Amino acid sequence: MIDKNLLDNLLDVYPGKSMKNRKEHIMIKDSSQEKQHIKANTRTIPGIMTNRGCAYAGCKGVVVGPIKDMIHIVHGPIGCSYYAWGTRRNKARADKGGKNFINYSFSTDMQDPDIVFGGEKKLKQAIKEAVETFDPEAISISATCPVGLIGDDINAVAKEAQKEYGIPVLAFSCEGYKGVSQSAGHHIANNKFMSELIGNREREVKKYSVNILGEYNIGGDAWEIDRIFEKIGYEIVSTMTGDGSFKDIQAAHEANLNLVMCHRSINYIAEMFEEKYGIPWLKVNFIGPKAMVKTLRNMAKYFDDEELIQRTEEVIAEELAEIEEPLARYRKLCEGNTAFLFVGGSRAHHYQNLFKEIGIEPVLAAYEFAHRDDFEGREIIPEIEKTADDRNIPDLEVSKDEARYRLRLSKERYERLKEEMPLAEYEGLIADMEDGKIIIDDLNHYETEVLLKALKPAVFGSGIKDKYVAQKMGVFSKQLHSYDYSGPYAGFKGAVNFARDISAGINTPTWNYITAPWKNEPEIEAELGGAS
Ligand code: CFM
Repeated sequence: MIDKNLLDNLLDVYPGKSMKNRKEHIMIKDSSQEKQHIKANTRTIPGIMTNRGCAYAGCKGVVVGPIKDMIHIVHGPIGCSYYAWGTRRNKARADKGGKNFINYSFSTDMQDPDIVFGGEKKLKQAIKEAVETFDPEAISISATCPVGLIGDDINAVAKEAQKEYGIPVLAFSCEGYKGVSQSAGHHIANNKFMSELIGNREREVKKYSVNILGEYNIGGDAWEIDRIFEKIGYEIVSTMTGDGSFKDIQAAHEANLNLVMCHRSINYIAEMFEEKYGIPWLKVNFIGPKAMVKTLRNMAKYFDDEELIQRTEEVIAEELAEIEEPLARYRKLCEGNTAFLFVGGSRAHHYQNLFKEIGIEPVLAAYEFAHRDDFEGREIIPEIEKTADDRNIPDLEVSKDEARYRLRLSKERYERLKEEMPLAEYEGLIADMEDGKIIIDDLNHYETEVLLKALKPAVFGSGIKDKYVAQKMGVFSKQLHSYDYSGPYAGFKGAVNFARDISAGINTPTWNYITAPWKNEPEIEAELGGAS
């Protein structure tokens, strides 16, 4: 049980206004209250060490960047490109006869004269070189802060280049300052995908065809999901965007169901798909065997075919049988421990079940940049007031595409299924947390340290910015963003990898040596003074 004074003491050090502010972003789950609310997606207090990223990180780094056969040009100073180069483990392999530029970093390397006289010329030159050297399927341009400040017209450059080279060139005005976190960049990327990318290519698809939205193939997660889906007999029309290909995404409007993994980064597209093309979306979770089984059963029920339902059950039985023994073995090594989860905008929720399945209790879940609906569920969306920051990103209005809209389910069946599964629905993190557990928005470095000391979890599910502080405090940190160098963690086989890594991390004797030996027992003894 959480000590009631803990949060008071935590907040006590803040000056009055900041204390009031932070208080609204921290809560303890209490199911005796009818509805609990939290503040989220607002500006971080200046001076506080936040873990958030910028809009450019969310657009180029998260949503657009993983498309492997495109060249992603960063228009800006080299630092923005360098720090985004290979730091997110969204893996990719070239499709047969296709291309893969994931390991490259392309930048216009803006210098002082470009800031003074404009950088459009340099951008044009970069596109020319990229086309001539690599012959990509398409090009993206991502704007960084100075580009917006000096007013380079990246859209005009993109249009001109598109005409000249005959390939799509998409310009993203995702300057870092466009929002309060990387979340703004997700939205910017989603809008452009819908207005300029999706729906541009026709293709025949099978009946059981899906798009996987908000799955970025971190550590190979999407490949484990592909393996299971293919075994059952699904066709994956496109994945957005892990190991994703430009051409596949162009034909995404043909699929018969959208699966939404990361609600935060891609819910905008999911809704627009439904409106424009009539594709329903289902909230799924591929993390942890229990969640995976539920997801597969919901998918089979959606398509309503006896053979598919049967095949799904066969695959589930086969996969569970294979992981039962190793999972039980690792569970024994993990049981009775606690976890502290701090990830971006969805994983602190998605990983809850998997931790529980190996006997570890999450005592705290925190997000960097989630919105209220990721905490409280989508029903809160109509109540969320728009701030000036939200208005930086125009809401894209889509309407029915008369030529391509197809009703996938009758209205009656849709309503019936909605009662049985999360169709166009997301309940949020709070619903799945147990009473007495802590939930925090925009957790900062100071709060992380205090809470780690107080809660003493066996494992801290972290990111790179916070990992080593915790480890120096003697707390095993597992990066839930990049999985350190491991993975996949999704699906059935991924759960075993995860259990193996967590049990090894918790049980290593390293943590006993966290205090340097010479701090306990001095190796050299000497005396001060002039004794002869
Ligand atoms: Fe979605 Fe992500 Fe996440 Fe995210 Fe991210 Fe990520 Fe993340 Mo790091 S898209 S919100 S912006 S699940 S990079 S793959 S791990 S913070 S919790």
